[in-house]
Amino acid sequence: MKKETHEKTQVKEVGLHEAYAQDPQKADLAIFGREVDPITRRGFLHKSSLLAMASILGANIPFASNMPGGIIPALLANSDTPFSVPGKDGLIYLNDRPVNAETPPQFLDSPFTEPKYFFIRNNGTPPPLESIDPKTWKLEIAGESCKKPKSFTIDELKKKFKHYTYALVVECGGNSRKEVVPATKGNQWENGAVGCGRWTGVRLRDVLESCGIKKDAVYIGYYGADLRLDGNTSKEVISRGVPIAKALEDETLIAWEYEGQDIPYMNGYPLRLVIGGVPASASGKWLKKIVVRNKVHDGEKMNGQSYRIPCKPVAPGSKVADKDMCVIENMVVKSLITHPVSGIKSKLANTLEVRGKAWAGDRSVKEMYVSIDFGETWQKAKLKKPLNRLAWQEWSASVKFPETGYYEVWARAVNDKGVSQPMVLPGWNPRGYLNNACHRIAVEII
Ligand SMILES: Nc1nc2c(c(=O)[nH]1)N[C@H]1C(S)=C(S)[C@@H](COP(=O)(O)O)O[C@H]1N2
Ligand SMILES: [Mo]
Repeated sequence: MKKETHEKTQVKEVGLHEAYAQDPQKADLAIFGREVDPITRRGFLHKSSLLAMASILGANIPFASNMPGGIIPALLANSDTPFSVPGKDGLIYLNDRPVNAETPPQFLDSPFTEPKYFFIRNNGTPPPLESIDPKTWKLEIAGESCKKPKSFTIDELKKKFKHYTYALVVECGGNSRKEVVPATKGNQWENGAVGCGRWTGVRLRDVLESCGIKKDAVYIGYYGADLRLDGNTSKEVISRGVPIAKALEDETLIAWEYEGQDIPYMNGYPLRLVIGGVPASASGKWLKKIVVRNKVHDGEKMNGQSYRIPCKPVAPGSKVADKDMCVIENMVVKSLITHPVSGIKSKLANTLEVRGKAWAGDRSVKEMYVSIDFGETWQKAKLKKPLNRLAWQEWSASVKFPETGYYEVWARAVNDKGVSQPMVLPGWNPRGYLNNACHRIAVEII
C-alpha cells in the first residue's frame, strides 16, 4: 500500500511529458541527464535548459536570469500528466528513479518489438544525452586476459569488422516477479520486461580476437557510462558479464542499431552489448568498456544475491547465504499471449484467434500449447521457426469454446529438450528471478 502512495506522488510531481513532447531530447536531459535531489523533484534542472523551457512554453521568460538555479516553470512542474519518457509512450512505468518501464503484452504482438515499445530497465542515471557524441564515443577492450588492450570509435568498429543483424530476446532476469509467492524484493514486473528485435552491430568475438584473447580467459565483463543514483562515482551502477564461451557465440553483438534505427537513448544509445539467452542484465547499455577476465567477472551486481539463484532448490521464503547462490547463466522456456488482451468478450459462434511469442533461453521452443480448461487438456498451437538462434518464435491457435461463460486461455511452451513451462509457479528463489509460469488471459464468451 505504502509503495503505491509513493509512486503516485512521484507521478504528480514529475509529469513533464506532455509539455516536453515537442522537444524530446531536451526532455530526456532535463529529467534524466543529471542527479536530482529527491526533495527538489518538483522540478529543478540545469539553468542552461531554461532556453529550451521557454521554447516549450511558447513564450519568452523575461526574468529568466532571476529564476533560482534550475527550477522548472510552474506551468510545467504542476502538470498532472503521468510520468513517461518521450518516445516511449505505450509503456507501463514502474519507477522513474531509476526509470523502469515495461511493455504491455499487446505491444509485443508485432513480429519484432518496436523501438518505442522496448522496455526500460535502468539501474542508475543514463549519461546525459548532450554528453553523448557518437563520433567520439570510445569502446575500450582490456582486462587481464586481453593480449593487446585497444580502444575503438564506433566508426572504427563499423569499418574494421563485418556487420551482422540478429533478432535477440532481451529479457530481464526479474521479469514476471510480480506473481512470485511469497513476494520478493525488486521491480514488480508483470510480464513485459522482455522484447525481441533485430540488433545490428559487430560480433564481440571479432573485436576480442582482434585484440587477442589469452588462454586463461574465462569471462567477460562490461562497463557502461551511466552513473549511480547515490552519486558515488567510485562504484559502478552495474557491471556484469558472461562466460567466455557465451561471449564468443556468433550472435553476441556490440550493437549500434535496433530495428534499423539508432538504439533508443534509454536502451543504450549509442552502443550496447546484446547477448541473447541470458538475463538481460548482461547486455550492457551505453557501453564504454569490455574486460576479458581470467576469473568470473566480479563487477557490481555479479556477487551476493543479485542475478543469482540458490544452487540447490529451497523452500519458498527461505534465506539463502551468498555462498549458496549461483549465477543465472541461462534464461528459461517461456511464452506470452500477445493477442487478444485479457478481459475481452467474444461470441460463442466465433473462433477466437490467440497468438503470442515463445522463447527458451539458449535453446529453441519445440512445441506450443493452449488450454481453456485450466490446464486439464491442451490444444497444440502453430509454432513458427525463429529468425535465427536466440530469437523468439511466433505461435498462434484457433480456439473454440463449448458454451458461454468465463474462461481463461493459458499458454505453455516446451523447449527442444522437452522441458515445459510450469502451470503454477516454478521453484522459488530469494529475488524472484526466472518466473516462467504459464501466461493466462481472461476471456468471457457471450
Ligand atoms: N549500463 C547499463 N547496462 C544495463 C543496465 C543498466 O542499468 N546500466 N541494466 C541491465 C538490466 S538489469 C537489464 S534487464 C537490461 C535492460 O535493457 P533495456 O533497458 O534496453 O530494456 O539492461 C541491462 N544493461
Ligand atoms: Mo534486469
